[in-house]
Amino acid sequence: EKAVIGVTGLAVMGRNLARNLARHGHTVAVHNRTTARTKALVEEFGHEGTFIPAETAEEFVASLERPRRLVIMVKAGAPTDAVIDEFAPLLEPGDMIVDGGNAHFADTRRREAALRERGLHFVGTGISGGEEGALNGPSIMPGGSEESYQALGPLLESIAAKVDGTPCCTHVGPDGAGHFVKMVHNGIEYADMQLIAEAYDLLRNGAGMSPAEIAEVFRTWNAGRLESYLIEITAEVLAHVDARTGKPFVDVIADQAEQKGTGRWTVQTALDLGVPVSGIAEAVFARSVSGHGELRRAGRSLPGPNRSATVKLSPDDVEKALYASKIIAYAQGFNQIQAASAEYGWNIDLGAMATIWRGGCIIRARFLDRIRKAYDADPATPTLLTDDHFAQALGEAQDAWRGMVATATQLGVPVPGFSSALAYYDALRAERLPAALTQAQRDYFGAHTYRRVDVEGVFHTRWEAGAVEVEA
Ligand code: NBP
Repeated sequence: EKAVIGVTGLAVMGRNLARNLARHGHTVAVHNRTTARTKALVEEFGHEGTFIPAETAEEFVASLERPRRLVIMVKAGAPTDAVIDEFAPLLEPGDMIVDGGNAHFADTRRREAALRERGLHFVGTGISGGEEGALNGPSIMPGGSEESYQALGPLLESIAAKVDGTPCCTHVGPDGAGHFVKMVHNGIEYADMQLIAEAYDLLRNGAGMSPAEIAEVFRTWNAGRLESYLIEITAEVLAHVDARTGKPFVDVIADQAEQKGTGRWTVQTALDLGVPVSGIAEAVFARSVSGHGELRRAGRSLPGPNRSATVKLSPDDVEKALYASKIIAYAQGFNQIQAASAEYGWNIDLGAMATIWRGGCIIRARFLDRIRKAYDADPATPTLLTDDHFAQALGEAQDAWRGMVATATQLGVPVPGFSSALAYYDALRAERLPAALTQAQRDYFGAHTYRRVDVEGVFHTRWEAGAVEVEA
């Protein structure tokens, strides 16, 4: 008997993905550089399905039915290239290599092009949901050729999370599209987490509520339009009491948030594409500030506002500010996908991305149905903000949102996510932006020219010659 699919790289992710495949009745070939992992998998979980363990690369490849489907789940970067170099010479035209690691989409584009020359399909695939998702149903974002999806789609869809019977897996687009979308998913996740943290900070240090009380507030929110995995786990974390000290758990955790890099990639790529993703950028920077011990120790002596008492601050208003800011962050992230899709000719269905994020992944939420509906209504909309539902929600939230940013500012509670989201909203609303002045300055010192609102053409003012305007 041959395996329909093989997984090489059997650390937590690969092992769980292989088990998920086996549990769904697929015969899975399994392989790992260190053979002990392969043995351990079969010993511990062999009863869950049909595994074909392989010690060598040759054995592994020989155990796969053709066209071969080979999933790589190793550490992203150089290890992925090493594994591709090991297996590609053993494969034949039409075979597929699926990279399920967190690769940078530019690496995926490079690998796809190189393997296409050899007649192989390279399918960079975003897999979200961590180890739990890999085992019980992740959100899967495959790139690569349409042809490869014909052969892989049914398998991947069978192991993906399902919401209302719809699998959280679809063909995202060619070459690096899958890894790109996974990257932006993570960027949005950063923004969402930062906004939740700011809401907590306001309730804690603005309204003076205890973590246990705030946990209750989050539970209530989770029954409404904010319902999501992240809100749910936030309530659980805040309600947790540390076993060692009896203090709220959140108070004994060092206040330094780490990052593995996908948030940073999202922002770097957005800068290259020229897409304003201020919400994601602020979230990445907020983690960065939190980790700068020396900077923070130096800053601790700076004077703050006179904060003698907490203010009246209603959880309902915080909820509105959170929801409005969340809409902005997601709208920005989707614009980044839209821009990359145009740049690379990926033809990504934005509504479908919202659909496959409804389950399995970290940002899974009821909210994503709204985004899908908005793109169903207008697939080419330049921004989600003008969708009927979102525009109305923003309009209803804005007084509370403005009040919350103002209150936070007065109290000295940093809310970079809330305030940058509001600034973006107001910038899009503005009839005139002060960018006119910026452009005039550029023309003054660098002869960068400008356009006028009243006459066609490109102009320059010769400031040194009595401010005479000339056509450039
Ligand atoms: P790791 O990222 O920790 O990678 C460990 C695996 O890579 C082991 O199987 C190891 O083999 C193999 N490997 C390395 Br390291 N160098 C190798 C080489 N030169 N040749 C062959 N194999 C090599 O595993 P993970 O946490 O399971 O993650 C796997 C992928 O999934 C990563 O790209 C990760 O970014 C991505 N991902 C992880 C999560 C998560 O929640 N952990 C979520 C989503 C995506 P060995 O056993 O012989 O050392």
